[in-house]
Amino acid sequence: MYLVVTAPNLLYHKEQFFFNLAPQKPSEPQGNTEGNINTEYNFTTDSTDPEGKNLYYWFNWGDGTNSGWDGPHSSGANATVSHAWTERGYFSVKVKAKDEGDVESEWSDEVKISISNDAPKKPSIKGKKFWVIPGKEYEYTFKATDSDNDDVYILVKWAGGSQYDTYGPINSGEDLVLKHTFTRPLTTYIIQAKSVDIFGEESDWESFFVLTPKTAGNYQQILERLLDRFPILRFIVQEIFY
Ligand SMILES: [Ca+2]
Ligand SMILES: [Ca+2]
Repeated sequence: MYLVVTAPNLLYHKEQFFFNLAPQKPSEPQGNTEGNINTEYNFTTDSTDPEGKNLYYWFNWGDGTNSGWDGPHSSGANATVSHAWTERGYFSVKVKAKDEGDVESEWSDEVKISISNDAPKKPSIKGKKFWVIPGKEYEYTFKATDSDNDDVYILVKWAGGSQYDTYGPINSGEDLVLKHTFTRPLTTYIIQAKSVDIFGEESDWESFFVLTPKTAGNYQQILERLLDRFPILRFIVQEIFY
């Protein structure tokens, strides 16, 4: 405890001696019990100081970090502080208070929050699918979104197998445009892509079929022109081939 002398003459002002009592143990922090990584969550507590002094609150987030002293807040008033966890796991949140005289309360009871991380969605793949002429370069656009808004890597297999190229990290929802040249005629290539967020959560593989013609002859160009002119035909062709 902390002794405060407010009177110059102790004999005449005895009644002005007082102890500064510690604030009450703060209420258990109220907030979410589960949440996602890198997302802010509010926690609310309150405490009362016997002398009605203003209060400051210090939250321990259970991940090695704390809020520092937040305040001042009126004695008895709610205090809300937010925090985002940057890793998955179970974390214990507790809070203590101090008054303006730096006298600290005991720690509140602990509450637990479970922080998880959702996997990103399978990447979308867009680009030319039919009559992809061998030896000619085409652009393919990949896009992966992560519900936690985490940055993502995109893994791309151009021709099946186990080999893949890794791109990123890039922003969730950002286009990744890659150029590629297929080489074999009369082949069904399967482009596969998966997204992995920066915390290692993975989507499934997305597949995209690419058909190369026998040669790069004129008839493909004619057919392409026909398909451009009659989009319904392209729709039918895609329905059949996909
Ligand atoms: Ca006090
Ligand atoms: Ca994520």
